Amino acid sequence: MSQPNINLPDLQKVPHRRFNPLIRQWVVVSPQRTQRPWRGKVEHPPAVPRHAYDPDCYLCPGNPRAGGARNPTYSSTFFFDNDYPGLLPDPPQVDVNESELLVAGTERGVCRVLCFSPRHDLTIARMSAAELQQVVDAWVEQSQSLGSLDWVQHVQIFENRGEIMGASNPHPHCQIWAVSHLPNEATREQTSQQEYGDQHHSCLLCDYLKLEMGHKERIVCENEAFVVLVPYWAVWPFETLLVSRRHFGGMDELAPRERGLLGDILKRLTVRYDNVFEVPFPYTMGFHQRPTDGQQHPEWHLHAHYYPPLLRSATVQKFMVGYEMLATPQRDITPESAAARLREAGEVHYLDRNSA
Ligand code: H2U
Ligand code: ZN
Repeated sequence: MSQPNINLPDLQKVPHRRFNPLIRQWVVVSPQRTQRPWRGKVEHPPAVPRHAYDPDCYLCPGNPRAGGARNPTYSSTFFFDNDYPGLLPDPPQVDVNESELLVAGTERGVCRVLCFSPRHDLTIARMSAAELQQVVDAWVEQSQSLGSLDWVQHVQIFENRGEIMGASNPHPHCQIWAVSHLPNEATREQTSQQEYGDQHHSCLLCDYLKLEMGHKERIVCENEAFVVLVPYWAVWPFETLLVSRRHFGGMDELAPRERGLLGDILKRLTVRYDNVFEVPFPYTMGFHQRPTDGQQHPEWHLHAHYYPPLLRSATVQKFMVGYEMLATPQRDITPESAAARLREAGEVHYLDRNSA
C-alpha cells in the first residue's frame, strides 16, 4: 500500500501540480500568487430579477418563443425541443476520412430546454423542496425517455447560469442534449473509471469520496445521500464536485428518497455559492451519468460538476487563457481555502436573511 505523502501546510504556500484522475490531466496550483495586484477585466454584478413574470421572457408561461411557438401556461416544470438545436435527430449522413487527418461523421441529437419553474425570479437556491423534487423528477424522466432511444448513447443535463456563462435568460432552466456518440468528457471519465475498476476492483469515485471524508478539509456540505466537495484537482477557483454516497451510475437509479435529497443538496450548495459574494453566482453545472448504449456500466458513479468562473470577488472573472490554453490549467487560491470559504458562506440565502 502506498504511503500518504501529502504535506498540507506546504501545499498552501508552495507552487505545485495536482492530478485529476477522472480525466487524467494536471492542474498547476500557485497559492503564492493570490497577493498579486489585479488590473484585469471587471464584471458588473448581475441584477436579480424582481418579477415572478416577465412579459418579454421567452421561457415564462404563456409567452411566445423566438421560434414562433407559444409556451403553455405551465405550473411546475416544462420542457420543449430547442428552437435552435445544436444537433438534429435525423441529419443527412456524413462520412469523411481523408488520410485520417480530415475526419468527419454524423452526429444525431435531441436538444431540449427544461424550465425549472414558471417563476421568472426563482433560482435553485430559492426554490422549495417540493419544487426541486419536480425538477429532479423531470431529469429522471428525460434521462429515461431519451436514454431509451436506440441511437442515443448519452444524455447530458447541464445548466448555464448567469450572463458571463453565456446564459441567454435568467429564467431558471437547463438544457438536455441526448446524442449518438459519447461526448469527449464522458469518454475521458469512462476510460478512467473503467481502468481504475479493472486495476483496483473498486470504484474510483467511491474510493475518492472515502479519502475525502477522512480528510474533511475539502468537504463543503453533505446530506444522507450526497456529498459536495472542492475536488483535490479543481481547476476553477470555486469548482465543486457533487458525488452520491451510494454507488450507482444514472439518474434513473435514484431511489425515491434520493430524489428529494438531490434537490436538497443542490439548494444547499447554490445558496452557499450565492452567499460567497452576495450575488447570484454564475456557473456551468452538469451531471455525468453512465452511457445509454445498452451496456451495464457498473464502473460509472453518478456525479455533477459545478464550474463557476468567478475569481476573488463578484466582479472579477477567471479566464482560461495564456499558459492554461496552451499548456496546463492553473489556479491561485487552493482547493482547501475555497472549500473553507464555501463552508463559511452558510445555508441561509443572503436575500432571505432579514426574513429569517
Ligand atoms: P442557455 O441555457 O445558454 O440560456 O440557452 C437557452 C436555450 O434556449 C438556447 O439554446 C433556446 C436557445 O437556443 N431558445 C429556444 O429554444 N427558444 C427561444 O425562443 C429562445 C431560446
Ligand atoms: Zn421568465
